[in-house]
Amino acid sequence: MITVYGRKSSANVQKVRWICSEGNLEFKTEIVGGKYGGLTSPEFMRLNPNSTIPVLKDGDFILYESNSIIKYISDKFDILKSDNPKKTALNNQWIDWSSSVFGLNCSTYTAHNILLPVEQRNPTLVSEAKKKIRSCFELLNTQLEKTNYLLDDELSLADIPVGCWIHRCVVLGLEIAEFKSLEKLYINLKERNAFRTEVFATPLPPE
Ligand SMILES: N[C@@H](CCC(=O)N[C@@H](CS)C(=O)NCC(=O)O)C(=O)O
Repeated sequence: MITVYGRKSSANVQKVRWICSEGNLEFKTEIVGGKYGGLTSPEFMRLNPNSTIPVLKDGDFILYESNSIIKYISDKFDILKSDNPKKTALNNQWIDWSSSVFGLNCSTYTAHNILLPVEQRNPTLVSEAKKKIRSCFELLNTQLEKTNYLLDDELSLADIPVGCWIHRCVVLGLEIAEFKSLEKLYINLKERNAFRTEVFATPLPPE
């Protein structure tokens, strides 16, 4: 059975837990990171020298970087797998965007709102991140005008990272109600058991 390392409050860990749960794939959990620590122990750094979560262990195969992990799980266990090169490329496009644009700003917003010690929080970075997240909401809203999910009317791999970050924004109080198509995606996601259990029901960092 595979093992997923990481606290359940991490959006990057949630991506991995959600895809497993979406495919009814059983996995073991090793809680590390956040208030649980353990990321700089020699044992953990042998798994991931970057000291970050998530990490996947599948037998003697070790993988870090959440986006690589969800693609591996999708391929190996045939969960939300696409055999169409164009659909695969679009999945990859949204997965990359979700980290390099959307998630980057969500992480800054999270860090400077709730994670960093109060004296290290920077209100300028919070308001810049908020503005950029709003642009991401607009972009997603346009993309979602004609479909229930990001690529079409079915859940795709692309929806996994984007859905985790949308949820993070919502719990941190960012309003999505004016972005009707984006809100429709969030409502669709909340109807899925796997999203409810692995993303919606989880605490905020550093829990
Ligand atoms: N690019 C990496 C980012 C990993 C990352 O920054 N993980 C955060 C949690 S979201 C982490 O390890 N934080 C330290 C901690 O939890 O203590 C990925 O996608 O896996």
